[in-house]
Amino acid sequence: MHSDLFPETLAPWREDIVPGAVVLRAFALADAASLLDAVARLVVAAPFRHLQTPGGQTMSVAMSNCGTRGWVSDRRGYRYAETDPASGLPWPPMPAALAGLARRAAAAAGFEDFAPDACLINHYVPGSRMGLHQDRDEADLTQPIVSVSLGLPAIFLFGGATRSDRPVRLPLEHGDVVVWGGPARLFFHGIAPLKDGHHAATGACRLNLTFRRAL
Ligand code: MD3
Ligand code: FE
Repeated sequence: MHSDLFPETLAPWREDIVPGAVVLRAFALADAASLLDAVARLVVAAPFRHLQTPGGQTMSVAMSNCGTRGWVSDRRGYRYAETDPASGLPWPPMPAALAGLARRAAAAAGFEDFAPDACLINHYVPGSRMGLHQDRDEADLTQPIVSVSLGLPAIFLFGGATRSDRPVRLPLEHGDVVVWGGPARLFFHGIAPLKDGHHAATGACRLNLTFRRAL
């Protein structure tokens, strides 16, 4: 009998969190190396930077974007922009491998024909965090958001429809993909301060790709 206790590749499995939110564990694992390679090339053209919040704080997460739109924040507010404010140039195009993975993940969660026009790339180092917030700058809130976690693990804080809903803590690891749509689309969420560590694929950091339909 053949028993494969230590397979080279892990088959993905799904976990439903709340209606509209599905974790596809290990869904991006087979593509992780090519995703990281694509990110390394993207951030040459559009380097990671720490944006200012409208309130004047500097975010601890460093960000970049690819696609025809990118998410930006400054003293004037949050919005999607066609150009990188740091360079004045259009954001780098979204590589087909990234868009394809997002589309497959959305379809696996029941959202057919997801066509993201923006991919926000978040870079966390130990201590980086993201406070509870909603993602509501997108035009069509019937479209889901697909998130891909790479590198160091993080604790995702998943609240509810109001800021006062006590968040549930959900560990997200290298290769995990989460699809957020339907009733969960406007739920409050955040990331707890990243713990120190080392990951073979990224070293001492976590990367998160969030695919969005901005327009
Ligand atoms: C739930 N990023 O960029 S991804 C963000 O890991 C953001 O960097 C986190 O929240 C990160 O806005 C979490 C998971 C995520 C993204 C969008 C959501 C969860 C969501 C939209 C609605 C509900
Ligand atoms: Fe968010």
